[in-house]
Amino acid sequence: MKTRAAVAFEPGKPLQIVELDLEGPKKGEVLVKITHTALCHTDAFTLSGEDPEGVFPAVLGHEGAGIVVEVGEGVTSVKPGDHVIPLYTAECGECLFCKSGKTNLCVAVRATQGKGVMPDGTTRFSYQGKPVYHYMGCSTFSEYTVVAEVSLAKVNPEANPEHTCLLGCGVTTGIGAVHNTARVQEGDSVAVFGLGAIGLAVIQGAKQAKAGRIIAIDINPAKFELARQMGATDCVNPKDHDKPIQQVVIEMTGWGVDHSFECIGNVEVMRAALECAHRGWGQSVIIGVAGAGKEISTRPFQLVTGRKWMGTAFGGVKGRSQLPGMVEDAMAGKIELAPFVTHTLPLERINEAFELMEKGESIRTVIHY
Ligand code: NAD
Ligand code: AHE
Ligand code: ZN
Repeated sequence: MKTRAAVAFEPGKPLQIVELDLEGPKKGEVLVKITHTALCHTDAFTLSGEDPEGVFPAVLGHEGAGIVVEVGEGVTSVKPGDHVIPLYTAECGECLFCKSGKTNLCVAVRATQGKGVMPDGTTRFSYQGKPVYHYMGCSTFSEYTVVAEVSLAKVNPEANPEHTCLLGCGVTTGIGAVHNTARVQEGDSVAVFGLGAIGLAVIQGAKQAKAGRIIAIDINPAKFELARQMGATDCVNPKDHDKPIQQVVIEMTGWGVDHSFECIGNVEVMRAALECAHRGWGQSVIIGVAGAGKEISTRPFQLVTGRKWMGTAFGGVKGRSQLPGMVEDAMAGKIELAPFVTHTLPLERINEAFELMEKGESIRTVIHY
């Protein structure tokens, strides 16, 4: 069949809207009509050419919602008409990682996913007879996409996909990082570095956990209003201070915060986030994705004196078993999604959505087909 898609033909170049050829789903695969997709900073990161796993040409996009159109051989957990959210962190329930009960990092399709191909090593997308690669197992910048069955969460069909697509990445990651990775407790102090969708979702999660002080940090003060609305108690612009931001946070709190979260992808800020964690027990969660060749560093003394450095992928959430419940929470108003959607645009204008993100003018732009 044919599908309308925004294709990244080359790193650093705008996406091109073209009609691709799409093969039907093979064994264990599902054809999904994407109704809505948002852009996450990770899409911009891969498009920039900084992603060691970036392959081109590719159909990017991993924060989407859609409806099952056709299932391949052996698929039993979804059927045509089901409403689904594609997952970049699959959940097979059978691999060492799924069975461990310790992590959401399923490996069922991860190796081939990282190479931009389906589990059989080939692509379903092609353009003028040449393969076009998949992305993060989702490729939601195409009206129709093929994904592995283990990469689909079946969700309530009554949910609003213009909002629930955000649970495909950003909001789930931020909220999950608070509850599953850091395990923030009532009264704990929190510092959030970077107030895009991920940082704002961390703030929302911290509020749910009844955190005490929630310090929101960004170099773009336009982000502070929404941060306060989500529950931030203090907003700090590092540019307003002539000392390192970790020192500012330590002076604000006495000994530092119980939990800090880096939601930018900047290795210098990752260091600052670790170093503003409380002596003896403070922990810092890396969420941001840093470019090829970047490394983190700090004085080992920071860890010797009791700080913990951690990281999280998709907020530690197991997509097939836990995402349906998060969709219910959103429908019940326990997770607020609407404030994240600052813009909506048709697929044809997706490059404007990337510009809005780069200029810091949007939180999430939702693309509709
Ligand atoms: P975004 O671009 O919308 O937000 C980033 C924010 O950081 C912006 O508000 C920007 O002004 C701010 N910022 C930039 N430099 C700063 C600095 N030096 N100090 C303070 N603030 C600064 O991005 P997003 O979509 O919210 O994603 C954030 C990061 O999380 C990205 O690196 C993305 O790739 C990553 N991410 C990781 C996961 C995961 O599972 N680990 C999931 C989703 C996104
Ligand atoms: N491809 C990059 C790594 C990118 C990365 O860390 N991705 C996050 C999700 S970002 C979503 O917006 C993640 O889940 N990582 C774990 C995984 O299995 O990909 C690189 O450096 O190679
Ligand atoms: Zn993402």
